[in-house]
This record gives sequence, C-alpha cells and structure tokens, in this order.
Amino acid sequence: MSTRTQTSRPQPAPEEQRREADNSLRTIFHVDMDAFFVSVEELFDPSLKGKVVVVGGRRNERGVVAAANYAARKFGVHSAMPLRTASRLLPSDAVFLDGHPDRYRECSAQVYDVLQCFTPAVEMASIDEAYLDMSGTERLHGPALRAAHLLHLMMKDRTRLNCSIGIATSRLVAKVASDQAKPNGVLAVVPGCEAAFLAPLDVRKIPGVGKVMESNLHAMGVRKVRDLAAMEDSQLEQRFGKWGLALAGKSRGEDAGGWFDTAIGEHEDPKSMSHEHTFNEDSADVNLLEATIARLSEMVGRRLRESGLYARTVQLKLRYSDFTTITRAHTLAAATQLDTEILEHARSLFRRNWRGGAVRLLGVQASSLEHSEGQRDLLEATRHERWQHALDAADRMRDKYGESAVSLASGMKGVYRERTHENPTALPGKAPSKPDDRKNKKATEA
Ligand code: DCP
Ligand code: MG
Repeated sequence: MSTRTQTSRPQPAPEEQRREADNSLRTIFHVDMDAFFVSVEELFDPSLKGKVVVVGGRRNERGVVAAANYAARKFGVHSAMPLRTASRLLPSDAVFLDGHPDRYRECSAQVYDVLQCFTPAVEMASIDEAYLDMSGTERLHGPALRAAHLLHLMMKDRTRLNCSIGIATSRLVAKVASDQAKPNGVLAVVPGCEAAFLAPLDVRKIPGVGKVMESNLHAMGVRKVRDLAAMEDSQLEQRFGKWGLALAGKSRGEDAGGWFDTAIGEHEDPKSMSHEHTFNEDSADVNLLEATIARLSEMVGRRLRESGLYARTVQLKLRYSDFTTITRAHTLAAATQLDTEILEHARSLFRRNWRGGAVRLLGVQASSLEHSEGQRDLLEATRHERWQHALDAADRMRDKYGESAVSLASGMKGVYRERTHENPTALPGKAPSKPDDRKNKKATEA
C-alpha cells in the first residue's frame, strides 16, 4: 500500500464538512503549569524560593533532570539533560532534589479540579498540562480572555501554583501559545491568524518536532515554520510519509497527526505501555538485573490492569554501558495482564539475549493491546485465575500502603522514576475514572 493511500482522507460527508467548518469557531485552552515539579517542591519548602533548583536526582547521580526552575534554565539547564551535565553548568549552591512523585500527583489532581470548574471537556495531556474545549462557554464565563483570566486567578488561589494559558481554535496552536506565554502568562491567537502566529517561530516549536526531525528539516533549508508552510504538502509527504503530511497541516495551525486529531476527552487506546530504569551505576549483577526486570514487569502489569487491557507482546529493552541498545520482543499465545506472565517472558528474553556485560538501562514494554484476555487451556486457566486473585489483592494493598508494599522483586533496592511524559497514566479526561469502571472502559493513553 502506498503512503498516499494510507494517509489521504476521503471527501468529507456534508455532516463532517459542517463539523470541520465549525472547527474554526472552536475555543481551545491549553493550560500548562510553570516549572511544575520545582514549583510543587517550593510549596513544601519555601526556603527554595529564589534558589537555583533542579528535580530529578542528586548532583553526581546517573539519570536526567526532570524539571529545572527558571533560575536554573538561565544556565542552559533543561529537562532530559543528564544530571552530571547540569551539575557542571550550575553554581555550587544550586539545589538538586530527588523529588516527590506523590506530591506531584496530588497537585495534578487539584489542577484538574480547578479546570473542571470551567468545562467538563478537560483532557489532561500529561501530569501538568491539559486541553479544555471552551467552545460555547461564553454565556457562562464571558469572552475567552476573561475566562482565561478567571482561570489563572482561581488556579493560583486554589493550588498556589502559576500556570500559563494558550487560547486558539486548535489544540496545536493553543499548545504553542501557552509555551510562548510562559511564565505565568495568557496568550490568545485571534481566529484566522493561526498561520501568521506560527510563521516566525522555529520549527522545533511545533509539537512533535524533536531533535531528529529538526535536523532533517534544517538539512532541507527549513528553519522557521514559514519555510515549512511554503512547501507543498506532497513534497513533505514524499520526504517523511504520513508525518510529513501531518507536519504540513501543523504548519498551518491545524490539528493533524497523532493524538491531535481526536476530540478533547475522546478515548483512544494506547499502543503500548512501558517502564524503564536507568541504574545509578552500571551493573552486571544478574540478581539485581532480574529483580529490576521483575519490578518493571509489575509496574507494566499494574498499568494494564488499571486500564483493563491485555498485552499480546512483551518486549525487553537493554542498554549496555557503551549505549549499545537491543530490544527483543516475544508474542504470547494468549493476551495477559499478569505481572507473572509478563515477567516470565521478559526474563526469558533477558536470559537469551544478555551477553554478560554491564547494563545501564532496562525496560519492559507491553504492546499489541487488547480488551480481553486470550483463550487458555484448562490447567493453565486455573493457574491463571489464582494469580489474577493474588494480583487483585496486591493492587489493593498497593492502593492502601504504596507501590512498594507488595513485590515480586522483594529485597530489590533502587528508585524508579516515572516517565510521566511518554506514558501518562491514569490521567483524568481520557482515563477510566473509577477502579470499578476499569473493565468496561477503554484505555486512554496515546
Ligand atoms: N518532566 C519529566 N521529564 C521530562 C519532562 C518533564 O519528568 N522529560 C516533568 C517535570 C516537569 C513536568 O513534567 O516539571 C512538566 O513538564 P513541562 O514540560 O511542562 O515542564 P515544566 O512544567 O517543568 O516547565 P514549563 O514552565 O516550561 O512548563
Ligand atoms: Mg509545565
């Protein structure tokens, strides 16, 4: 099948045409908290205010910066930068913190509660950002800018945190606008001015354009969004396939590609769920490595159960000290959401493929997700059911006493950082709301 056949859209039906026309009248807010993790840390420890602060780990640890406050950013530090690089760039009195995921989740829930006061159409896109469909709320909240002003005030009042708000007719432009409004600002893009607003910005500002895409575009002489908008859609499609087409739409300010083309709050199944761990020190200790795989398998299993999904494929990712990385996958006979089954396959992939060298990173991923489990033979089914009961009980314990209360990897030490951005879990708006709903609702991650 050619790329064109995969991505071209059929002629819209009259109803769809009307909806598309209405899109130009949509009012979308993108709300993003400022320096979220660091701001939450400051709430609990006001002495941090005015200091250079980084969350993600200690100065000389492995791992990366999760969040840097604006004072740290002045030194060129940003999230995903290795802690050791940040340490070199920052003055000696800079504060490095491990962070408190529980506090971030709690504050994120408060943020969600505030947003819900403005519209029920709220979709958390990560732990600290959300899209709101504010179309048609004028009678309730007044014009968009006034509503944004009220939201800004209420957010500060209820959470004591600053946010920035972008307003536009598409999610994409609203997201870029909130970024341009930072810190602590509101920016509205007037309908019809989307392309003009984006034109002077660097291509990197377009959500979804990462380092690799940026350098590909630079190599083609495309640096600003206006250069991108000047290209023919077909040229971009030829070069980058369906991503190219989405990019062409984005350069005009349209919601195109990936999760941008679903309505706010609309469910879309995740493609995969994964957890990874980077060791503080590279390790070739088989016990530690296998215990890590066990813990990661549990985390993946828990997420599957929370979402009411079953995985047909288990993948192991392994990165050696020299950054050589292998991924190996195994397709299961029957889809599962059990830690033990995920572990069994992840471990056997490890045993078959590890060549004995020191390991820097391990990851376990579940994919080919389905809404029901596969058929099993009778003996297998009894064993399976027993584990299902055990894990339900374990989940209840964890809900009550914390994640580490029950573990297949008992005796295992180490801190796991959640990759909030790549795989937001249990976020409101798209996520199943109550544990009881788990089985009935579709899962939520894109
Ligand atoms: N985060 C993370 N790992 C990343 C990026 C972010 O753990 N690679 C966490 C830390 C951030 C939070 O998610 O505080 C929100 O991410 P943002 O990109 O919104 O960054 P901040 O809120 O820190 O700063 P900004 O004011 O630019 O939004
Ligand atoms: Mg933020």
